[in-house]
Order: sequence, then structure tokens, then C-alpha cells
Amino acid sequence: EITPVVPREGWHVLHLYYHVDQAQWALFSDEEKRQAKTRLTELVQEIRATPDTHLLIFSVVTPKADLGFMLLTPDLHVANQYEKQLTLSLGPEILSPAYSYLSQTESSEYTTTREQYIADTLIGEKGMTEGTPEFEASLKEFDDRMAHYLKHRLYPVLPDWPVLCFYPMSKRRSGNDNWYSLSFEERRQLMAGHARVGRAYSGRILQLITGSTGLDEHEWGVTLLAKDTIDIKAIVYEMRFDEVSARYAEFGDFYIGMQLPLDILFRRLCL
Ligand code: 76R
Repeated sequence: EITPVVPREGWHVLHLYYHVDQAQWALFSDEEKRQAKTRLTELVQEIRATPDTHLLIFSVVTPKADLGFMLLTPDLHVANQYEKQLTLSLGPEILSPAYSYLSQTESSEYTTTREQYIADTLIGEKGMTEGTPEFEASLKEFDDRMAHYLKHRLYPVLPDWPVLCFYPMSKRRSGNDNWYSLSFEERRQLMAGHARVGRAYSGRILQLITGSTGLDEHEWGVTLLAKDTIDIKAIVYEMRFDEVSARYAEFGDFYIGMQLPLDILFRRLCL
């Protein structure tokens, strides 16, 4: 028995992108094709039945890749095992890796605290007095929203919204623009501006920021789910003007996927 590799908090997250080798697939008989699709379907069912484990499946728009998976699961051994099985599921030469990203869910050190919210928003911005019914009601609203938000950051359950956007990013470390040489208070204030922009997209964009320092090329993976690509384009554009992104963000490649049920996905990929 091997000891599970489960983070003290949060889950492991794998983004996996593949090309489909249509030339190899064409050599399969109808029976072999049917068996291959059944193998992948059964594996997907097994993964989705694993406790605390989620699998999103999508067709990638543009030939950067054909097929994408996003796997969230606590144990890195399990993630590693499923990743190997997914790669082989349609047959040894059908799926070839196009891109991949390993990260972990994490809570952010810049999350608005209760004390900050009371001082900056309730008393500062809204002019409320501590202890009044409206103050207590607003504070309760904040507590409920944050409890949900913190749980979502570490243990997310992602909706089946059709558009999935993924890109990795880092914070710049060069010359006068070194994020890591700013004081915590400077970073916290900059991040508060970022959160204000982000919150305006609540309900239209579901964002999951996962940490990858020491795990992969960049420092975070950004996963955005939306129903309309306009909202993806708008939030990424608007954030470019926000100082945190304008001055300090560096981005990797962008991938757009369409979340689909497996049977429709097979047809989409001409399998
Ligand atoms: O309310 C709070 O206090 C939490 C606010 C919050 C944090 C701490 C937040 C809100 N984000 C946080 C952290 Mn974010 N985010 C990105 C990107 O393209 C770009 O320019 C940047 C990519 C997007 C689109 C986005 C969206 N955020 C972070 C961090 C980690 C920093 C760290 O911990 O060091 C990164 C890298 C990052 C990047 N952010 C939001 C959003 C959205 C939509 C929100 C509002 C979430 C909500 O309230 O529902």
C-alpha cells in the first residue's frame, strides 16, 4: 500500500490537453472504435464516482488541441494514475499530449478579512455604526458570502457552463516591477482593487485560481467558466487595466474549451 499524497488543505488539479490521431483511429474497425469509446466512458464514470473527485471534459476550440480534461482530486497518486489511464483510454496511439498543467486549489492570503470589511466597507464606505441592525445584517451577508467563497476556493464544484477558458499566469519579477519585493500591505491593497473588478462579474464568470509555484511553469492556473465568450473577453480585458495585471501579470497560452456530454463530444471529435 502506498501512502496517499493529499495536501494539508485543498485538492490537486490537472489540466490535460490532447491531440487525436485521426490516421491511427481510421485503422480501427467499427468494433474496436466502439470498445475504445466504451473504455473511455467507463473510466470517466469511475473517476466521477471517486470521492471528492471531479472531471470536466471539453472539446478544444482551435487546433491547439482537440480534447481537454480538468481533473480535481485530493491524492496526487490518484491524479497521476487517472492521468495515465485517460491518455491510454482510446488506445495507445490515439491521444497524444498537447499541453498540461499541474496546480493545487488554495485559499489566498489576500482574501478580505472581517476586520477589513468592517473598517473599509461597512464603516468607511457605507457609514454604518457598529451594532445597529443594518450593520449586523450586512456583516451576516459578508460572513455567508465569504464562507461559501473560501470553501469554493479549496473544494470547488464547477458548473457545466459551456465555455471553459484556461491560462497560466505569473506575477512579474523584474526591475521596478517586482511583485515579490512589495510589502504585504501594498500587495493587499492592489489585490483589493483586483477583487472589486472581479466581483462585478459574479454570476457571469465562475473563476478558479489554483496555485502552481514549484509545480509547473507559471505561478497560477486561471480557470474561467462562462456561458458567453463576451464575458471571458470582457473580464480579461478589464483586468488588463487593473494595476495588478497591468503592471505585474505575465500570461501563458490561452485555451478555450466547450464542455460537452461524452456522447456529443465523441461526435464532435469525429470518433
Ligand atoms: O473577495 C475576496 O476577498 C477574494 C477576492 C479575490 C482574490 C484574493 C479574487 C477575486 N481573486 C483573488 C486572487 Mn482573482 N482573478 C485572476 C484572474 O487575467 C488577469 O488579468 C488575471 C486572471 C482573473 C480573470 C480573476 C478573476 N486572482 C487572485 C490571484 C491570486 C493572488 C495570490 O493569492 O497571490 C490571482 C493570480 C488572480 C487572478 N478574481 C476575483 C476574479 C474574479 C471574477 C473574482 C471575484 C470572485 C467572486 O467574488 O465571485
